[in-house]
Amino acid sequence: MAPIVWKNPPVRECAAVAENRRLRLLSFPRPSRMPTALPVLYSFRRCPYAMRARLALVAGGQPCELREVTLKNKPAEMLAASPKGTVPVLVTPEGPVLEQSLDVMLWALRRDDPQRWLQPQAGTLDDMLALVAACDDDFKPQLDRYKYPQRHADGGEPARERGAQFLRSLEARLSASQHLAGTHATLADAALMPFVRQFAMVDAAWFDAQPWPYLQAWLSNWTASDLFARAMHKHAPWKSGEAGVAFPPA
Ligand SMILES: N[C@@H](CCC(=O)N[C@@H](CS)C(=O)NCC(=O)O)C(=O)O
Repeated sequence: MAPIVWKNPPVRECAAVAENRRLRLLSFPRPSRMPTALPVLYSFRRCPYAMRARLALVAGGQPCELREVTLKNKPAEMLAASPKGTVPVLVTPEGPVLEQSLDVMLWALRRDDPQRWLQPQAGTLDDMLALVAACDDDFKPQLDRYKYPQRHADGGEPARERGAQFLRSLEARLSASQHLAGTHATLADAALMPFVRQFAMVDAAWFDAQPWPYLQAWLSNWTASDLFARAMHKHAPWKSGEAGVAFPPA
């Protein structure tokens, strides 16, 4: 009797072939370092909020892809991730999009905090967050009014005086300890410094003439630091379809 020739292999054979392929795929040598997606940071060099975020990313040694943004021409990719349209924005590979500078700082430092920016020697993390809130909610509006007097009815020197009250409170802290929250630099210093710097730059001669030796020294130490230099590299604006810049720089 002629042997039976299967036109189509029986189902059992198909399953065996499939299993064989699966096993071969599993045992296929994989590269030892698979490329992993980096967080994407949309940033604007001169923005004080973006500056504080970059400082924490440098301090935490968190690699990311930096995309320099022009505020007048924000990339569609950034607006798709964060429609509110402010920088910094950090798009993490795990999914969450961080749209607040303080959240970017906390994210970076909770992953790694070799300089103990979240562990102040004096006070607690909550105390530092309260100081950051005072900076953002009370001092920053005065900074804007001082810097752009033409845009505000109560701008100019009255705003400078209201901002100076906050700076006097920082001077008092810094006369008691080298940094805002004790003996080492912390999130509080990095979060406030870009705003104090901007205030000082509105009229440098006036700032330098104030009786604030501790605050002036604190600010110059920060701006002369290697950490600040690494956070302030200049980059051309990112173009859609191109790779961003590796950040932090070496
Ligand atoms: N609360 C936000 C504020 C960020 C913010 O206002 N950034 C400014 C630049 S310094 C911005 O992106 N403004 C939008 C614009 O100018 O179009 C944060 O902490 O990240």
